[in-house]
Amino acid sequence: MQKFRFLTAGESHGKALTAIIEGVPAGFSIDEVFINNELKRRQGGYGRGGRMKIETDTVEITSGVRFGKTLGSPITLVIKNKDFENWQKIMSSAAIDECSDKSFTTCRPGHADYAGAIKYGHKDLRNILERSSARKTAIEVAVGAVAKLILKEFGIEGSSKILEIGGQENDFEGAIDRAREEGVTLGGRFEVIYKNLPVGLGSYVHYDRKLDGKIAQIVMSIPAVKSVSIGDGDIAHQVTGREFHDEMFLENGEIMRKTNHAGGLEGGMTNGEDLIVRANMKPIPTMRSPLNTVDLAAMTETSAHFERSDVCAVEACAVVAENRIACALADEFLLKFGGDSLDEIRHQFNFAL
Ligand code: EPS
Repeated sequence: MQKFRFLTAGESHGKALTAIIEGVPAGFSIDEVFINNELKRRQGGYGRGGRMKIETDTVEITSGVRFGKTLGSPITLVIKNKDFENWQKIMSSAAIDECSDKSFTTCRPGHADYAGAIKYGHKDLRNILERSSARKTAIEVAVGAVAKLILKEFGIEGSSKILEIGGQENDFEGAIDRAREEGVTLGGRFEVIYKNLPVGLGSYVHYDRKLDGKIAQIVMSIPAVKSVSIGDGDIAHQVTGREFHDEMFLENGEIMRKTNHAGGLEGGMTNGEDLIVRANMKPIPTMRSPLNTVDLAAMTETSAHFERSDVCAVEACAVVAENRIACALADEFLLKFGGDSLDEIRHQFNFAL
């Protein structure tokens, strides 16, 4: 069961990234400046590579919005890849233009190269790199920004922050500079928080309706994320039930909690506390000082492929997670309070309060 759903398309150095979003009711304000600001946030952070100097990601809305308001019809978003200009021959869709510049056969351990080549039968690993690249997270953030605009109408706001980079809690920039000098990369840990969520988004009645499960899937699907936890899930195995669970009390007739170890989710549903999601991102596998690997064409041992990449993209990853989680929350919100227009949803929402 899904209300807010989308598909994306596009290669890292292709012409453009595209998304079609289905299920956004009529009457929501769509602010392009807000979407572009989310895209700018994703492009930022210390440790990003050369590509971010080329691109100024901006969205073009080609359907579903008129005079700044959603129509209820599918919304199409497009982000042009400026770098395509330099890759026209390499990324041409025409059969007559076959070009092997930038082809490679030495897979990067940790990347999709090896399994992708075996799975799809590609000889040129460029065919895998282009879509497995984290470049596609740009259009995912644009979709998430639309979801955020839906949530904003009801006072629901998200944010994210870095908790650790390369094992460092404070001197991130120093650690990134040292990694750059060594030709290696760094991962890290980040947190996403959503505030003002109503009680009861998600459900306990079936495994695929549990919101914690949906969020885990979404965050794990972001390139390079290797683990996700909700609230203090990471330490849940070390403490007693008395220490872990969040006791309830009354204040002026309102149900309150002193703690939020559950991270805002109990039984796969929002419980009215802040939603807290934490995740660990591995170091990006593309490194100037490459790992040992195998050349899949020659079947010889060699060094992994290197091309322009980021030394660290944890800040970008946090923004991606924040926006991707917004999609799950908007979906659940529309499922619970849904209607065909903002007015209908507002009516349902106020009725439920
Ligand atoms: C990215 C664009 C990519 C990479 C990076 C993220 O652009 P390019 O390959 O042209 O440098 O900078 O992707 C990866 C690190 C990866 O492993 O895929 C972006 O827009 O975020």
